[in-house]
Amino acid sequence: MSDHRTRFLQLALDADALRFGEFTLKSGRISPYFFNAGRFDTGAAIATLAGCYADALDAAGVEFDLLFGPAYKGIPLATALACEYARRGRDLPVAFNRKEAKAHGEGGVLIGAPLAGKRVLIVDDVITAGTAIREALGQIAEGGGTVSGIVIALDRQERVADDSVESAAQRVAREQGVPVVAIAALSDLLAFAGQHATLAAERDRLLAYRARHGSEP
Ligand code: OMP
Repeated sequence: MSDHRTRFLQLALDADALRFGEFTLKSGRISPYFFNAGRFDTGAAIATLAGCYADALDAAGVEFDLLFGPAYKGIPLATALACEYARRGRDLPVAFNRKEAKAHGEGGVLIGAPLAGKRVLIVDDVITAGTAIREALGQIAEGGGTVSGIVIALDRQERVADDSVESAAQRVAREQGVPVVAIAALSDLLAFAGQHATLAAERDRLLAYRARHGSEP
């Protein structure tokens, strides 16, 4: 497993961003695990996470020249990634959206660097149904940008609906014709759990969940 995957999964467990138990998802499915990116709540954790995003993007070879963070969780993620790239010698413009348009002051829904003519990378935490991403896609197009890729922290690799073999990430990638890169996926979490005896019971539950709701690879 690439180093950024292991680093990310260990960080997520240490920060309690990855928890095991019984969780009801937006889809109504009962999941034996839940990923909550809001738990990366210290400067050090967010900085380490940003390094994992940058390494995953380097490994995937996606090209982009602006970072976009969909409100709300994508905003600190895109900002932290911009800081990480600056630290690595690449100063990238960064932008994000508001959930509700502002009618006074500068107005509009977009904040930060202008999107016109830019190849935009969307930075988010997790795609489940793709609702947040779809909203961002429309706003980026209105701003004159072209989405060239999407990066998320965790790909849950589960069927977007019970009658489909596709995951939400696969569907967005196909519909938009852009790569969706994840720092780690459920398959990596399973491999990671396989290397840690303390996670043996969790691994069994993850395998059963994948057998029921998993997408095709
Ligand atoms: P979409 O905007 O539909 O792609 O879904 C994002 C949602 O997934 C967020 O609102 C979360 O509540 C939810 N979520 C997680 O953040 N982590 C998980 O592990 C699973 C879910 C989920 O509900 O499926």
